[in-house]
Amino acid sequence: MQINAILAAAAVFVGGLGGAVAKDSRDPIIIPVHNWSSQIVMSNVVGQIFEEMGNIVEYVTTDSQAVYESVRLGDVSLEMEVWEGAFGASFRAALEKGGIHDAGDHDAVTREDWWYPLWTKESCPGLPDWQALNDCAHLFATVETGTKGRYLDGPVDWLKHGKERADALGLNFTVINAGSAAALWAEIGAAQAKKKPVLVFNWTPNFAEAVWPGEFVEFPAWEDGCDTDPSKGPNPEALYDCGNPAAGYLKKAAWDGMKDKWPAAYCALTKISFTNPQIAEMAKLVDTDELEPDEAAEQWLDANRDVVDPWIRACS
Ligand code: TMO
Repeated sequence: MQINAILAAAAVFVGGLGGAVAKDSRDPIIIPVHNWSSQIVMSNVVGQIFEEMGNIVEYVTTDSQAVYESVRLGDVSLEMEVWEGAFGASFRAALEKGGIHDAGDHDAVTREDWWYPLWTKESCPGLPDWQALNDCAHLFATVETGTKGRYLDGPVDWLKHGKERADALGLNFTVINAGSAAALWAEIGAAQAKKKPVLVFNWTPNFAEAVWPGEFVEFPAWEDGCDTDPSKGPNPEALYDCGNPAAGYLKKAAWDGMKDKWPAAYCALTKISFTNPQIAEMAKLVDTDELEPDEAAEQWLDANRDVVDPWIRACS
Protein backbone atom coordinates (compact mmCIF):
# COMPACT_ATOMS: atom_id res chain seq x y z
CA MET A 1 0.00 0.00 0.00
CA GLN A 2 2.64 2.43 1.08
CA ILE A 3 4.96 1.38 -1.71
CA ASN A 4 2.16 1.88 -4.19
CA ALA A 5 1.58 5.36 -2.83
CA ILE A 6 5.27 6.21 -3.17
CA LEU A 7 5.34 4.85 -6.73
CA ALA A 8 2.24 6.85 -7.58
CA ALA A 9 3.82 10.00 -6.15
CA ALA A 10 7.00 9.33 -8.09
CA ALA A 11 4.99 8.87 -11.28
CA VAL A 12 3.23 12.19 -10.68
CA PHE A 13 6.59 13.83 -10.04
CA VAL A 14 8.16 12.45 -13.23
CA GLY A 15 5.01 13.23 -15.19
CA GLY A 16 5.03 16.72 -13.69
CA LEU A 17 8.37 17.60 -15.27
CA GLY A 18 6.34 18.68 -18.28
CA GLY A 19 8.03 18.75 -21.65
CA ALA A 20 10.91 16.45 -20.69
CA VAL A 21 11.19 13.36 -22.87
CA ALA A 22 9.77 10.24 -21.16
CA LYS A 23 12.30 7.69 -19.86
CA ASP A 24 13.57 4.98 -22.18
CA SER A 25 13.00 1.33 -21.29
CA ARG A 26 15.92 -0.52 -19.66
CA ASP A 27 15.54 -3.31 -22.24
CA PRO A 28 18.33 -3.32 -24.80
CA ILE A 29 17.83 -1.57 -28.11
CA ILE A 30 18.63 -4.24 -30.71
CA ILE A 31 20.68 -2.93 -33.63
CA PRO A 32 21.19 -5.15 -36.69
CA VAL A 33 24.55 -5.22 -38.47
CA HIS A 34 25.20 -6.55 -41.98
CA ASN A 35 28.09 -7.29 -44.31
CA TRP A 36 29.44 -3.94 -45.49
CA SER A 37 31.59 -1.59 -43.45
CA SER A 38 29.71 1.71 -43.42
CA GLN A 39 26.57 0.00 -42.11
CA ILE A 40 28.49 -1.76 -39.36
CA VAL A 41 30.36 1.38 -38.28
CA MET A 42 27.29 3.61 -38.51
CA SER A 43 25.32 1.12 -36.41
CA ASN A 44 28.09 1.25 -33.79
CA VAL A 45 28.15 5.07 -33.93
CA VAL A 46 24.41 5.19 -33.29
CA GLY A 47 24.65 2.48 -30.62
CA GLN A 48 27.33 4.49 -28.82
CA ILE A 49 25.14 7.61 -29.04
CA PHE A 50 22.27 5.67 -27.44
CA GLU A 51 24.65 4.43 -24.71
CA GLU A 52 25.72 8.00 -23.99
CA MET A 53 22.03 8.75 -23.55
CA GLY A 54 21.85 6.00 -20.90
CA ASN A 55 20.49 3.15 -23.00
CA ILE A 56 21.56 -0.47 -23.23
CA VAL A 57 22.40 -1.65 -26.75
CA GLU A 58 22.88 -5.05 -28.37
CA TYR A 59 24.17 -5.74 -31.88
CA VAL A 60 22.98 -8.73 -33.90
CA THR A 61 24.35 -9.84 -37.25
CA THR A 62 21.39 -10.34 -39.59
CA ASP A 63 20.62 -10.96 -43.25
CA SER A 64 20.31 -7.61 -45.01
CA GLN A 65 16.97 -8.48 -46.70
CA ALA A 66 15.30 -10.47 -43.89
CA VAL A 67 16.03 -7.60 -41.49
CA TYR A 68 12.95 -5.68 -42.67
CA GLU A 69 10.73 -8.50 -41.44
CA SER A 70 12.72 -8.52 -38.15
CA VAL A 71 12.21 -4.77 -37.68
CA ARG A 72 8.49 -5.11 -38.51
CA LEU A 73 8.09 -7.76 -35.79
CA GLY A 74 10.17 -5.81 -33.25
CA ASP A 75 12.85 -8.52 -33.09
CA VAL A 76 15.34 -5.76 -33.93
CA SER A 77 14.59 -2.10 -33.20
CA LEU A 78 15.75 -0.22 -36.30
CA GLU A 79 17.81 -0.28 -39.50
CA MET A 80 20.39 2.45 -40.11
CA GLU A 81 21.06 1.97 -43.87
CA VAL A 82 18.10 1.30 -46.15
CA TRP A 83 19.70 1.63 -49.61
CA GLU A 84 17.09 2.22 -52.28
CA GLY A 85 18.82 0.04 -54.89
CA ALA A 86 19.47 -3.04 -52.77
CA PHE A 87 16.69 -2.94 -50.19
CA GLY A 88 13.89 -0.72 -51.55
CA ALA A 89 11.80 -3.76 -52.54
CA SER A 90 12.13 -5.57 -49.17
CA PHE A 91 11.50 -2.34 -47.28
CA ARG A 92 8.36 -1.58 -49.32
CA ALA A 93 7.06 -5.12 -48.78
CA ALA A 94 7.52 -4.84 -45.01
CA LEU A 95 5.91 -1.37 -44.94
CA GLU A 96 2.81 -2.82 -46.60
CA LYS A 97 2.52 -5.53 -43.93
CA GLY A 98 2.87 -2.98 -41.11
CA GLY A 99 4.94 -2.66 -37.95
CA ILE A 100 7.87 -0.81 -39.55
CA HIS A 101 8.07 2.81 -40.66
CA ASP A 102 10.31 5.24 -42.50
CA ALA A 103 12.30 7.12 -39.82
CA GLY A 104 13.64 9.70 -42.26
CA ASP A 105 16.32 10.12 -44.92
CA HIS A 106 20.03 10.58 -44.50
CA ASP A 107 21.43 13.57 -46.35
CA ALA A 108 23.45 11.08 -48.46
CA VAL A 109 22.57 10.32 -52.08
CA THR A 110 23.43 6.75 -53.06
CA ARG A 111 24.20 4.70 -56.12
CA GLU A 112 24.89 0.95 -56.42
CA ASP A 113 25.74 -0.69 -59.71
CA TRP A 114 28.20 -2.40 -62.07
CA TRP A 115 31.42 -0.43 -61.77
CA TYR A 116 35.00 -0.41 -63.12
CA PRO A 117 38.25 1.28 -62.09
CA LEU A 118 39.13 4.00 -64.58
CA TRP A 119 42.04 2.09 -66.19
CA THR A 120 39.42 -0.30 -67.64
CA LYS A 121 38.26 2.43 -70.00
CA GLU A 122 41.66 2.57 -71.72
CA SER A 123 40.93 -0.79 -73.37
CA CYS A 124 37.14 -0.32 -73.59
CA PRO A 125 36.67 3.35 -74.55
CA GLY A 126 32.93 2.95 -75.28
CA LEU A 127 32.28 2.81 -71.54
CA PRO A 128 30.40 3.92 -69.47
CA ASP A 129 27.59 3.13 -71.98
CA TRP A 130 26.35 -0.42 -71.24
CA GLN A 131 26.12 -1.09 -74.97
CA ALA A 132 29.93 -1.09 -75.12
CA LEU A 133 30.06 -4.12 -72.82
CA ASN A 134 29.53 -6.89 -75.38
CA ASP A 135 32.27 -5.66 -77.73
CA CYS A 136 34.61 -5.67 -74.74
CA ALA A 137 33.39 -8.88 -73.09
CA HIS A 138 36.56 -10.79 -74.12
CA LEU A 139 38.67 -8.29 -72.12
CA PHE A 140 36.90 -9.44 -68.97
CA ALA A 141 37.10 -13.17 -69.76
CA THR A 142 38.82 -15.57 -67.37
CA VAL A 143 39.57 -19.30 -67.45
CA GLU A 144 36.37 -19.78 -65.49
CA THR A 145 34.14 -17.74 -67.83
CA GLY A 146 35.59 -18.93 -71.19
CA THR A 147 34.59 -16.55 -73.99
CA LYS A 148 32.22 -14.60 -71.77
CA GLY A 149 33.21 -11.67 -69.63
CA ARG A 150 33.33 -11.98 -65.85
CA TYR A 151 31.23 -9.67 -63.69
CA LEU A 152 31.68 -10.00 -59.93
CA ASP A 153 28.36 -9.10 -58.33
CA GLY A 154 27.75 -8.42 -54.63
CA PRO A 155 27.05 -11.12 -52.05
CA VAL A 156 23.75 -12.92 -52.75
CA ASP A 157 21.82 -11.32 -49.89
CA TRP A 158 22.11 -7.90 -51.54
CA LEU A 159 19.81 -9.26 -54.29
CA LYS A 160 21.40 -7.24 -57.04
CA HIS A 161 19.86 -9.42 -59.77
CA GLY A 162 23.03 -9.24 -61.89
CA LYS A 163 22.20 -12.50 -63.69
CA GLU A 164 18.71 -11.27 -64.56
CA ARG A 165 20.18 -7.97 -65.78
CA ALA A 166 22.70 -9.76 -68.03
CA ASP A 167 19.93 -11.99 -69.47
CA ALA A 168 17.44 -9.15 -69.92
CA LEU A 169 19.96 -7.00 -71.81
CA GLY A 170 21.64 -9.85 -73.73
CA LEU A 171 25.04 -9.32 -72.12
CA ASN A 172 27.73 -11.83 -72.92
CA PHE A 173 28.83 -11.98 -69.28
CA THR A 174 28.93 -14.62 -66.56
CA VAL A 175 27.71 -13.18 -63.29
CA ILE A 176 29.37 -14.47 -60.14
CA ASN A 177 28.36 -13.51 -56.61
CA ALA A 178 31.19 -12.43 -54.33
CA GLY A 179 31.31 -14.22 -50.98
CA SER A 180 31.90 -10.96 -49.17
CA ALA A 181 32.52 -7.26 -49.75
CA ALA A 182 36.23 -7.97 -49.16
CA ALA A 183 36.23 -10.20 -52.26
CA LEU A 184 35.16 -7.21 -54.37
CA TRP A 185 38.09 -5.12 -53.12
CA ALA A 186 40.47 -8.05 -53.65
CA GLU A 187 39.29 -8.34 -57.29
CA ILE A 188 40.06 -4.66 -57.94
CA GLY A 189 43.35 -4.83 -56.03
CA ALA A 190 44.55 -7.87 -57.98
CA ALA A 191 43.85 -6.14 -61.31
CA GLN A 192 45.57 -2.91 -60.33
CA ALA A 193 49.27 -3.59 -60.99
CA LYS A 194 48.73 -4.72 -64.62
CA LYS A 195 45.74 -2.41 -65.16
CA LYS A 196 43.66 -5.41 -66.13
CA PRO A 197 40.07 -4.51 -67.09
CA VAL A 198 37.74 -5.53 -64.30
CA LEU A 199 34.00 -5.19 -63.64
CA VAL A 200 32.60 -5.45 -60.12
CA PHE A 201 29.61 -4.35 -58.09
CA ASN A 202 30.34 -1.15 -56.15
CA TRP A 203 28.48 1.68 -54.51
CA THR A 204 28.75 5.21 -53.24
CA PRO A 205 29.25 6.50 -50.57
CA ASN A 206 32.09 4.08 -49.93
CA PHE A 207 35.79 4.15 -49.08
CA ALA A 208 36.60 2.76 -52.54
CA GLU A 209 36.09 6.03 -54.38
CA ALA A 210 39.08 7.57 -52.56
CA VAL A 211 41.28 4.56 -53.38
CA TRP A 212 40.34 3.72 -56.99
CA PRO A 213 38.91 6.43 -59.25
CA GLY A 214 36.24 4.73 -61.35
CA GLU A 215 32.81 4.93 -62.95
CA PHE A 216 29.48 3.15 -62.91
CA VAL A 217 28.28 1.55 -66.13
CA GLU A 218 25.38 3.65 -67.48
CA PHE A 219 22.53 1.18 -67.95
CA PRO A 220 19.04 2.16 -69.16
CA ALA A 221 17.81 4.58 -66.47
CA TRP A 222 15.89 3.12 -63.54
CA GLU A 223 12.11 3.39 -63.79
CA ASP A 224 9.85 2.63 -60.84
CA GLY A 225 8.46 -0.87 -61.38
CA CYS A 226 11.47 -2.09 -63.40
CA ASP A 227 11.69 -4.94 -60.85
CA THR A 228 7.97 -5.83 -60.95
CA ASP A 229 6.62 -4.86 -64.40
CA PRO A 230 8.24 -6.28 -67.57
CA SER A 231 6.93 -3.37 -69.66
CA LYS A 232 9.32 -1.02 -67.83
CA GLY A 233 12.81 -0.74 -69.31
CA PRO A 234 13.92 -1.50 -72.90
CA ASN A 235 13.14 -5.25 -72.88
CA PRO A 236 9.31 -5.57 -72.81
CA GLU A 237 9.53 -9.18 -71.66
CA ALA A 238 12.01 -8.91 -68.81
CA LEU A 239 12.37 -7.52 -65.31
CA TYR A 240 15.62 -5.91 -64.11
CA ASP A 241 16.47 -4.45 -67.53
CA CYS A 242 17.28 -1.06 -65.90
CA GLY A 243 20.20 0.26 -63.88
CA ASN A 244 19.74 0.90 -60.18
CA PRO A 245 18.54 4.39 -59.20
CA ALA A 246 21.43 6.78 -59.99
CA ALA A 247 20.42 9.15 -57.17
CA GLY A 248 18.97 6.70 -54.68
CA TYR A 249 17.81 7.39 -51.15
CA LEU A 250 19.43 6.20 -47.94
CA LYS A 251 16.82 5.87 -45.22
CA LYS A 252 16.55 4.93 -41.60
CA ALA A 253 13.75 2.55 -40.62
CA ALA A 254 12.28 1.82 -37.20
CA TRP A 255 9.99 -0.65 -35.48
CA ASP A 256 6.67 1.11 -34.76
CA GLY A 257 7.03 0.25 -31.06
CA MET A 258 10.39 2.02 -30.71
CA LYS A 259 8.80 5.42 -30.27
CA ASP A 260 6.96 4.43 -27.07
CA LYS A 261 9.53 2.03 -25.65
CA TRP A 262 12.65 4.21 -26.12
CA PRO A 263 11.27 7.72 -26.81
CA ALA A 264 14.59 9.56 -26.26
CA ALA A 265 16.60 7.18 -28.48
CA TYR A 266 13.82 7.32 -31.08
CA CYS A 267 13.92 11.11 -30.98
CA ALA A 268 17.68 10.97 -31.70
CA LEU A 269 17.15 8.42 -34.49
CA THR A 270 14.77 10.76 -36.29
CA LYS A 271 17.34 13.61 -36.10
CA ILE A 272 20.37 11.54 -37.17
CA SER A 273 21.39 12.16 -40.78
CA PHE A 274 24.76 11.41 -42.31
CA THR A 275 26.31 12.85 -45.47
CA ASN A 276 28.19 11.08 -48.29
CA PRO A 277 31.66 12.10 -46.96
CA GLN A 278 30.75 11.08 -43.39
CA ILE A 279 29.62 7.62 -44.54
CA ALA A 280 32.67 7.15 -46.81
CA GLU A 281 34.87 8.01 -43.82
CA MET A 282 33.09 5.43 -41.61
CA ALA A 283 33.87 2.74 -44.22
CA LYS A 284 37.47 3.94 -44.61
CA LEU A 285 38.22 3.58 -40.91
CA VAL A 286 37.59 -0.17 -41.29
CA ASP A 287 38.47 -0.96 -44.93
CA THR A 288 41.60 1.20 -45.24
CA ASP A 289 42.68 1.86 -41.65
CA GLU A 290 41.71 -1.64 -40.47
CA LEU A 291 40.11 -0.60 -37.17
CA GLU A 292 37.54 -2.83 -35.49
CA PRO A 293 34.01 -1.44 -36.02
CA ASP A 294 33.57 -0.36 -32.38
CA GLU A 295 36.94 1.45 -32.41
CA ALA A 296 36.11 3.03 -35.77
CA ALA A 297 32.83 4.29 -34.29
CA GLU A 298 34.63 5.74 -31.24
CA GLN A 299 37.16 7.49 -33.44
CA TRP A 300 34.45 8.80 -35.76
CA LEU A 301 32.46 10.14 -32.79
CA ASP A 302 35.54 11.82 -31.26
CA ALA A 303 36.15 13.65 -34.52
CA ASN A 304 32.50 14.63 -35.02
CA ARG A 305 31.15 15.85 -31.65
CA ASP A 306 29.88 19.02 -33.34
CA VAL A 307 27.69 16.84 -35.57
CA VAL A 308 26.24 14.51 -32.92
CA ASP A 309 26.02 16.65 -29.77
CA PRO A 310 23.03 18.70 -31.02
CA TRP A 311 21.10 15.46 -31.74
CA ILE A 312 21.78 14.19 -28.21
CA ARG A 313 20.97 17.54 -26.58
CA ALA A 314 17.70 17.88 -28.47
CA CYS A 315 16.49 14.49 -27.21
CA SER A 316 17.78 14.27 -23.61
C1 TMO B 1 24.06 -2.56 -49.93
N1 TMO B 1 25.28 -1.98 -50.50
C2 TMO B 1 25.46 -0.61 -50.03
C3 TMO B 1 26.43 -2.77 -50.07
O1 TMO B 1 25.16 -1.99 -51.82
